[in-house]
Amino acid sequence: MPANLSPEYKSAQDAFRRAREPPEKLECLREMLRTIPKHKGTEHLQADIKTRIKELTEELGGPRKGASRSGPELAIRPEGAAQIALIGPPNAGKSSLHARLTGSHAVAGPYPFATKFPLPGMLAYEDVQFQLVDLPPVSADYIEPWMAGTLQNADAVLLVVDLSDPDCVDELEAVERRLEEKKVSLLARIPGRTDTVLEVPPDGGSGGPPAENLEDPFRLRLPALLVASKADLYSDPEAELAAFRELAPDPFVSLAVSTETGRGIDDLGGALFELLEVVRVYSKMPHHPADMSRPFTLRRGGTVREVAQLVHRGLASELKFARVWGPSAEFDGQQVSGDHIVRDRDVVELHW
Ligand SMILES: Nc1nc2c(ncn2[C@@H]2O[C@H](COP(=O)(O)OP(=O)(O)O)[C@@H](O)[C@H]2O)c(=O)[nH]1
Ligand SMILES: [Mg+2]
Repeated sequence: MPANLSPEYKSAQDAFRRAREPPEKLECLREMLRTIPKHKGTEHLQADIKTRIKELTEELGGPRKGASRSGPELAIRPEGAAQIALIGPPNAGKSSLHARLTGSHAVAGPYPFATKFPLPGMLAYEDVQFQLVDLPPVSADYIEPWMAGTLQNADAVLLVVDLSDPDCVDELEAVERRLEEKKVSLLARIPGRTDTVLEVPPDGGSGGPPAENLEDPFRLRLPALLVASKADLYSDPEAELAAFRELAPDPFVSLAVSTETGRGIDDLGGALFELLEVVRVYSKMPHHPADMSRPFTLRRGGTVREVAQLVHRGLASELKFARVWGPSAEFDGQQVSGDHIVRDRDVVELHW
């Protein structure tokens, strides 16, 4: 038996990472379990896959009969161009920000743990919608056991910190440590589309390679934006933010905002658009004007084939060619193949 992960397994794992809808994720997980080489070196991974299958099956099956847990939804179904989780220490201003950005009635309060469950809301930026999810705080002492599960659906994180809190540097560090413990890494930008999959080195015939050498498909790598809240409390928030960044040298793009004065609030949508490398594409039928009312959204580097898949599931495999107008077209109506990389505000006419 070859020790290396099979190409079948790798493509199932890639598909899992791309999958957004829970049923699709479940399908991919089953395929991963079916195709993973069964030897000692993959035992941990096999167990992890089985756990995820069990969790997702339960999530999709709805509340179990006689289950102890009934109550608010912990997994928020993604809507819009991306799902963004608000994360930070207690009283950082997450719920106030959520209410201000989405018009939600998120409860804010000068006491910790006012927020107990995930709360979704929509933030409009130009013609794109982002789903923001308010969450309970993360601190050195506590993280909700279900938090990592909820983050499975997130595409990015708004890391909210209150610079007026004297412990904010330590608190931010604690948040990141807590997330790391749950296999959630925060990055300054979205992970590359062509992340190399680590090969399992050939095992010498006995026992298989150590599990550490396997790339962990369940490690979440989420791009994050650092939001310094309560900017109204400072005469010079930029200087305050710069001083904070000296002490907490994270690589994240940062923004000082205030829900009291509205400072920086209008910049958040654009910052998320940049962070998530969103590309909007409008679809068009032959001999008809483009539908400019609703863009399809994908990530920078996305292709015409991916657009086809968004327009209609299964269309990608039947695509013959497309015509493009806009930033990626050399001339209006240029005929291109499925591999053509689209750009923001392209109009695409699919032929199949
Ligand atoms: N001065 C000021 N206070 C704020 C701001 N945003 C939130 N707060 C206050 O900070 C406290 C905690 O806010 P909350 O949104 O509940 O924080 P959360 O625990 O992170 O959700 C509340 O008393 C808010 O009124 C802000 O921009 N400026
Ligand atoms: Mg809150």
